Amino acid sequence: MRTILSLITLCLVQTATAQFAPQAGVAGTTAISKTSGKFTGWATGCALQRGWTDINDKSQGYVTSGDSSWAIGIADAVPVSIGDSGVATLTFAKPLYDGAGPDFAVFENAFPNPQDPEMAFLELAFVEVSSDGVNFFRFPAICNAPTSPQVPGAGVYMNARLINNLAGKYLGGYGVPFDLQELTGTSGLDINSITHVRLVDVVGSTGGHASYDSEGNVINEPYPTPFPTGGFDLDAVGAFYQHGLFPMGIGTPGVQKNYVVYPNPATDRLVLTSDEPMQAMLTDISGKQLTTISLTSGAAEIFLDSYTKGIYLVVLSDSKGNKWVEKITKL
Ligand SMILES: [Ca+2]
Ligand SMILES: [Ca+2]
Ligand SMILES: [Ca+2]
Repeated sequence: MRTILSLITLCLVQTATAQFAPQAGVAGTTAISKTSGKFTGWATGCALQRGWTDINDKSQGYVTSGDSSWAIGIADAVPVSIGDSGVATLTFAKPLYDGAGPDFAVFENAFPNPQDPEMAFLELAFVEVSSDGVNFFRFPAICNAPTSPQVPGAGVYMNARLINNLAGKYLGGYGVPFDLQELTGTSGLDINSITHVRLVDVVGSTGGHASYDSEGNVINEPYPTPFPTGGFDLDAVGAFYQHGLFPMGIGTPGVQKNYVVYPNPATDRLVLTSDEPMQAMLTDISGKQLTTISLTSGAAEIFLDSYTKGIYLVVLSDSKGNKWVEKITKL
């Protein structure tokens, strides 16, 4: 009897304390900055099945904010809204594989509670992957938030510690990481040749059309959100491991990179983005200057069409005198 009681107690304690990584900016978070030097590339295609403005009142039609191209490329704080039960399927220049640690990250536009760094306004989505574009497999999602009363659609903040393996748990500019290793042994899935990443909107309703986590619990999340921007807002999906693509970067030691250069290798152009004003100079391998551009906010491009195949350097410098060199292969 005592053993049974102990077991019950243990289960209760575990249930009550099951916690996951906290919000971006809080010690222990797993949030990935969009300027992380680990990215090898970003989604290059997005097929969008719009979801409903309010799935329980279909007379309102589908959400309308943004279009599928807004989910392509680096996280730029410009998201496409996928709506209640909407689905976005992303493709990549090269397949993803299971490397050390997380393998890709999904960016949404969640915003913080100014009074509490642990809390944020969150809209969530399930994440699925496929290695054939036909059969998709979902990461085991957990949401330990109370299942009632219904979280209303506005003015409500959630604690990221209650959430695991759901896109959208981190603030805008910070990706939620996913590790393909968690899907090891899944029949019909090659975790070392992932061609598609899919986001499926969590409706958030605790009534009709509820969405459930992997343990069968209703995910109680802001609902309804009957706006053109309703549901999960997909900004970007970035990959850490892709066959034939390499993160590159030799920075000023101890100074964090605030920019992204991709893709590498590149064919016709390089895309550069930075959080601060920078100069970017393209040189050949001998250091001969070919072109220079200024980066402000947003993305800039260097076109490579007129250059021969080979190795090039992009030398980036900021106003404080810090310098970084990116080695780029032109195919
Ligand atoms: Ca991995
Ligand atoms: Ca929702
Ligand atoms: Ca975007």
